[in-house]
Amino acid sequence: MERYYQEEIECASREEIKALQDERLVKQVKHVWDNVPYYRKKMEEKGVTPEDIKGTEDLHRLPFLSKADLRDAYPYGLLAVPLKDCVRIQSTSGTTGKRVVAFYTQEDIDLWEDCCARAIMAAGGTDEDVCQVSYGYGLFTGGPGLNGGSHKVGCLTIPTSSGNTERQIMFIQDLQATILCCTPSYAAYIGETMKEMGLTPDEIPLKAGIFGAEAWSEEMRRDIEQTLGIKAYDIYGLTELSGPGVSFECSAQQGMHINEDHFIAEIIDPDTEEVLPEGSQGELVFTAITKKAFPMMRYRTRDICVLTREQCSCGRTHVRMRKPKGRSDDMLIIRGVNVFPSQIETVLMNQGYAANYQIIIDRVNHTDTFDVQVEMTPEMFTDNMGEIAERQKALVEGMRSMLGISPKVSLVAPKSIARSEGKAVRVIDKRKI
Ligand code: DLL
Repeated sequence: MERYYQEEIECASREEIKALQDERLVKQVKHVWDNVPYYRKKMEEKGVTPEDIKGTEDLHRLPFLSKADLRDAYPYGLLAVPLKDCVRIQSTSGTTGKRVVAFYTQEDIDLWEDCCARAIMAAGGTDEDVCQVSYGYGLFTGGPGLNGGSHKVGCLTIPTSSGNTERQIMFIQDLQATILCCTPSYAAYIGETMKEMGLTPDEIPLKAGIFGAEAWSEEMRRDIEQTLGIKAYDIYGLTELSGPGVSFECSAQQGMHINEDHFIAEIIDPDTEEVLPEGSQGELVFTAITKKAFPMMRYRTRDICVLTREQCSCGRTHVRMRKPKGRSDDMLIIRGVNVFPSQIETVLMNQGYAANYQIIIDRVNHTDTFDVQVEMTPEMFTDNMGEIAERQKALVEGMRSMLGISPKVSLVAPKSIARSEGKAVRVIDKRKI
């Protein structure tokens, strides 16, 4: 049986959702115009005033915000309430330039935690569940967001944060955790460690996992589901829009429902900025219509995605987004060809490997070198050179037909690529361009 946290809104009719979005958008544009001079200037430059925005059909008239704006306005330039009304900040784990600092009022936190509670209930969670939150706590939004959602559902919450994998497994067993929340790469690592400890899926009390914060493939989902004996649900979000819970998967596992009472989603062509029709692939853009402290308007996420409004068997009516294929800024251009790490992962998983790999790119004599190191699984580990060469050849062939270019593939021993307790580092780009 499908469970909802806020059924009246999660299953509202399309007309009701549209009316709510229209009303909230109009209010939010006025709030931002009155309180954020940085965005007001952008609106003025585009010749738009709050009176021009009468509903969602006028959304396209508003200017975009991007990561560059966040950097320009750092730290307080996009704040829309007095600092004394804010009770928390969270920040991104980004490694380049200034970090993104997002501000929250108490109400903002409350609504964010509602979104995470919806995700936990969509994964079958109730107040009978024990929910282990193994996302990082602190500045990263994963731990605090799912922690708050878990409290709202009434689960017994285990705030382990990430790291110390053996202790994670001890708590899962001793406290009978039924739901695990962490990045998919950490879930795979926990699964791998359990296997090494000789634990079989039926000795593990977990029934569901809520995994996100990075792109992961369907193949990786199947792998984690098998090793942990669970159903693995995807969850999406970003710091600029609160954190996890912008969208989440339901029992149908056919895309993630976007919480449309809080976020309006659009897909645009990243080059022309033109809004694309439903079903097209493009860059995901969000407008936050309830966030008070840090209200992002038409924020360009860089995530490449597709939206669908087709009816979902779970009863929820909110628009769904397909698993993001990766970020447009994660996209590698190697010898002029666009390559997403997720494509390489699909080839690996199809040939029986786990998602333990690293892509190393360099430029030698003005030509890109493209190396992929892939870990053998313990089952396939061998020192028979002929067999290794055969396997490498099959991988090169798989990648060539997926990408149109051939990498140099090296098979390496199990456990020789560093594991991640948070977001995985898949790419090392040594090119100085
Ligand atoms: O990763 C928030 C989060 C925490 C989401 C826990 C889900 C679970 P940031 O660190 O700001 O926030 O990174 C946001 O991560 O723009 C996507 O590129 C990527 N991302 C997040 N969730 C997914 C997902 C958190 N389910 C950036 N699939 C986003 C693919 C994801 N990519």
